[in-house]
Amino acid sequence: MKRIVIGSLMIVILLIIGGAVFINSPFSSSSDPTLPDGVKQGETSILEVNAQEPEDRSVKEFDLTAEKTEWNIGGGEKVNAWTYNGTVPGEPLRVTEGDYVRIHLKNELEVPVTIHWHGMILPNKMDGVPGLTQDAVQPGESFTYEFLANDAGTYWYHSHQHSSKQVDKGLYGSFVIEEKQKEYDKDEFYMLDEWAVNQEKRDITNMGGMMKGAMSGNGESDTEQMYDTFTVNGKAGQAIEPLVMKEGETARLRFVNAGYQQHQLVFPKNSMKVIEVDGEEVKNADRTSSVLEIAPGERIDVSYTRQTSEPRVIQENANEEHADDIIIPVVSSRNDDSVQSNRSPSSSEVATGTSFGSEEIIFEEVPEPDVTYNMDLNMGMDMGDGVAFQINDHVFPETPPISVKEGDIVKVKITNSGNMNHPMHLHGHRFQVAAKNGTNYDAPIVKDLLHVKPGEEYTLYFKADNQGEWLFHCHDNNHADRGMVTIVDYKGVYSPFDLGGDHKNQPN
Ligand SMILES: [Cu+2]
Repeated sequence: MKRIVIGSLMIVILLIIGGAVFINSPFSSSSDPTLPDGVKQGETSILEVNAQEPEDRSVKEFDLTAEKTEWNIGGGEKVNAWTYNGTVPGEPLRVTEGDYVRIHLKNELEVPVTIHWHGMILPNKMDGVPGLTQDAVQPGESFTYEFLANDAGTYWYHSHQHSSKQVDKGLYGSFVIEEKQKEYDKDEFYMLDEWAVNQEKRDITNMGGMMKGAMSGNGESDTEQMYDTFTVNGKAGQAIEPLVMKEGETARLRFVNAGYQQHQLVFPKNSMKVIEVDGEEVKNADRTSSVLEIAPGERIDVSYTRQTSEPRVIQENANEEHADDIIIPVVSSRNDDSVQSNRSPSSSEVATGTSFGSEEIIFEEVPEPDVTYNMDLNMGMDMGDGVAFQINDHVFPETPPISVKEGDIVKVKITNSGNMNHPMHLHGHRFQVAAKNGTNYDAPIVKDLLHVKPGEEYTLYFKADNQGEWLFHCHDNNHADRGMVTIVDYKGVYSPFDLGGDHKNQPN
């Protein structure tokens, strides 16, 4: 199969020629794709590494049922959602650092599902990736996830089976590991998402959207045209639950972007400080920002102080389409319905997931790597399958794996030579972002998801200290679905699972 890398002009030409062609994911073909050889080779099964036991820890147990739900999104709009325990987001899970967590998943949907614990450092077999770390949980069946919850912070969970569809349908929820000594009296979780309510979810290769992006340099345009409604905690516009606070009070607000589009939230001036990114505390947490940009899959915690008794709002930046869907009123009591807008912030105050260095870093100095992997992100086309999102000119599972052995220091240079934004997420590890566009950060950033925009180049390092087979993929799952996935493949261990097959394992 011949694949070619294409630029903006080529996209336009190819879409004009091939715009009417229906495109299938690699998983809809009759023969199943196969994992790279290295992933299937090794002495030890991934089921046998890094076992954890509750020992004398307190055990927290939860039941999550994947089920169909008619979900009221607000404004009289109902969507046919798939949920964990009947709500969007699914049941919020909170535990305390040091707990041993056990979650029983029951699948009452007509399709197989899993749960991935996004951001958690856990044993590989608990990572919830079908076809790699487990078989997808079939309709009527159950699976138990268990792991130590050691690192306090903000996490989330979502299905990793055919994610581009299942996370879109609502199979996600919040997961907090609380500190033993809580710093904030008020602690709220906000999950952002996009839905196609008034339209069928359009194919990502929709000619209009793709052309617009290719021509304008807007790295979000392919995803933007797929959705028409934004939500906070499953609700749009006036259905969003207000944040009830007294004047002078400070709250911890945990934001997760469960959607596939970046969002910018605008706060009243001097009221917001970024305190944690991807579960890692940041330096300079005393610096205020007015706008928070959060990438797909990313998690950012802020402290927010209500400075006045006047009603205020936290809302989507007005330059985004559907901005009016995301308005969180800040009020003194639930009956207070006076909402005031505070738009037009200065753009220089935008904080992103890479604006602040991390309090605790992995490497004090830029380390000497044992393994170097150059990861080129681009779009391509193959004549059979249409538009592809590629790593090093290939689509998963043909993408070259990052081959490591335990103890290696791994350097990954990510270059986005395409036209779309790619929030790249690594499972089972945290990495240290050392440089952007060839310049070292004074204060490196420890993360597990990095938003790489067109033309950008980042260098990151991680320690191969968690044996297994781990995904490294774009968290715009519409891109992952079309190939932008690779595997960190530890030598010496193998996955006993397979893509496709009777379990219909579909990890992207
Ligand atoms: Cu992407």
